[in-house]
Amino acid sequence: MAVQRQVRRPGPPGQAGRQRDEPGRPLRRHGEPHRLGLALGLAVGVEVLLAEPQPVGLPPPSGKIRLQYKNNSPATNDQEIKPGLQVVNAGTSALALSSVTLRYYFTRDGGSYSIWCDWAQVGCGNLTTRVVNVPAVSGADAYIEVGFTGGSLAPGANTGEIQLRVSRTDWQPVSETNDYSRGAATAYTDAMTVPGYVGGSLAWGTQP
Ligand SMILES: [Ca+2]
Repeated sequence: MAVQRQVRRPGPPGQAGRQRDEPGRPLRRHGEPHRLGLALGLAVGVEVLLAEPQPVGLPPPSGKIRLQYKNNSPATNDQEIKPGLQVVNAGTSALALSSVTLRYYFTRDGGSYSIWCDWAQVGCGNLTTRVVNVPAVSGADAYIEVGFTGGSLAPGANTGEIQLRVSRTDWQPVSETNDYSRGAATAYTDAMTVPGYVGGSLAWGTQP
């Protein structure tokens, strides 16, 4: 298995202010302390360039979580995919975030990709991010995976915004019109095309 650690690259020209976790630099948006009481360790985002087996069959959503999505870059042919995501605990008991992963499916169109967390209410350093290549299906031959290093969500609570940014490593425009998880919502909306998993099992949405 060829696992390639992500090299944190500077943004494209004019985007130098979007790096995260730089000492002395304020967070990209209001960096209010998260309200979730999360006690989380550091994590490093990695880009994984390998095919990963998909779960067999589609178990019905468990009702434990809901995934909400917002498109932070509606242009369909610029240099960035910018999903905003948040997780809601839709169950009746506390949810361990370390058991939760999210997937944003897209087509690579022949490119390789890097991912950044621009801002997250829980703290970008408390997230794991990677790009996973998968066998091509309609609308996807890769997904962005987001996970959490720890913390818990009370019933009905949500993680707050997770603002991601994805670009091709060659900085060519990204074609988004053929991407399964892309939507037009400009406010957070439940998104069935952004699957969520609890303990590795599909708990929200539909895979492509
Ligand atoms: Ca695409």
